[in-house]
Amino acid sequence: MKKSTNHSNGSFHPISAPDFLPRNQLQDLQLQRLKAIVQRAYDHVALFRKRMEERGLTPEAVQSLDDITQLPFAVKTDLRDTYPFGLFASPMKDIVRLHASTGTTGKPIVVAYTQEDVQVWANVMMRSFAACGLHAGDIIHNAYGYGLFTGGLGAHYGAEALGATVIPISGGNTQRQLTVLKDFGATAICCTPSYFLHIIEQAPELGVNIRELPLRTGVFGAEPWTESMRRRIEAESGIKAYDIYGLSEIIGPGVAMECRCQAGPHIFEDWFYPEIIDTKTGKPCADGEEGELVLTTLGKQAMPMIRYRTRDITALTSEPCDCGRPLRRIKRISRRSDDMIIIRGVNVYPSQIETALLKVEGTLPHYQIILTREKGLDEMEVQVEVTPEVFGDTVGALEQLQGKLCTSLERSMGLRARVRLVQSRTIQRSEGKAKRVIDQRKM
Ligand code: DLL
Repeated sequence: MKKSTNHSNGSFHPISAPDFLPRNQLQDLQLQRLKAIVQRAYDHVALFRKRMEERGLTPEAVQSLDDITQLPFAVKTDLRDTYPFGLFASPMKDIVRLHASTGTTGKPIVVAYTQEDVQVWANVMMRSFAACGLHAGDIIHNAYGYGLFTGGLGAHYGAEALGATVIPISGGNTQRQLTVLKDFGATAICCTPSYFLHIIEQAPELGVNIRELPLRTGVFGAEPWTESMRRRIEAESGIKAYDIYGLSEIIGPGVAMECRCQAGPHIFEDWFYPEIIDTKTGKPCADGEEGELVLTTLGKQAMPMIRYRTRDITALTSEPCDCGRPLRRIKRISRRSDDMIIIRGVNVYPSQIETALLKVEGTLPHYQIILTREKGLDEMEVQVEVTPEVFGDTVGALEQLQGKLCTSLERSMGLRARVRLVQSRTIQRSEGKAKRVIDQRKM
């Protein structure tokens, strides 16, 4: 990897200063903030206080960062069980914003922000943009959805704080996205990686050549995507694709963001304290070891989250990054503990399938996994689009490709799946988070 240290090559920007705080100073700050937030949650959030009391703990239990491991975990059902406002630590008069996430089942979850929280959020989003090389003068086309989803407004406030020009286009209406991209000359785009693929796919029809636009940076997140997907996006569009991570419960986008080294998102540890735990035992994992990401908000006033189990599976690394940021990085989040598909007893993740499919030439990065149950047995069909050239090929050539895909899938999953090659644009496109799995098995 090239040695272009943002910090030392003269291009360092004051906006990114907190990213470069030496670790000892960072840890002092974290401890000070951790103590304050634990106290706040204890004083104002009944569920947290109850759990602390059950363990015989008071906020004084936290005297060092390691003491965090004594504190109780929080989980998604806590938000559902206390719906809508049960976890708020601020009175409604101090809350300036609510967002909500619908999830796939049941009640939505609601999250809240004070004015100060909104500022912290804008700060981490601004630093996210700066980390991938954006600055005042950039034109940011923001195609994350505006509304209850945190993506749109989160990126919006960050872009404004950076001093960039923000185009608040939100998601959807792909034709209009392309016209605006062309006419307004955006230099960066924010949306889900799957939606960007859809945009570039539509471009030629509208006479837009993405490569000829000033667009050079993509800030992609809100759904799992793989390295193979990044390579496809970059090759097809000529832009640099960066991974941004976040979740509503913690703040929204801007919990972690890749720098220009594209070596995994750096966590903004001055505001979010990360741990990795073994999903089964809840015990801490060592540096570099995969497990569930647990996050503590170090400053969130309206809705503090202490040791929130994200269900996102990743590993933390303290290995130095070439950008010079001492902030630890997470490995690209390729799966969630709850998106695991169990097929005839074998555990499979959609991202495994994505990697196996995109390895094979002739495929397009659009696929869907259909699960059915036939005569009591689970069946998996993987539908994948292929290029028009391949689709027009001889039956023999198509069968050969199908065979290659079956082998690639079987190697990666240890399981046979049916592969169906479909014409390009057959699989439904998403304007937000892509739906990869359709489970038709009757439970
Ligand atoms: O998706 C926040 C966000 C908006 C992040 C825009 C990035 C960009 P939720 O709707 O609450 O919030 O969904 C959060 O999405 O727990 C992950 O499972 C997944 N996720 C988010 N970013 C990534 C990413 C927003 N970069 C859930 N890679 C999280 C993989 C991601 N998964």
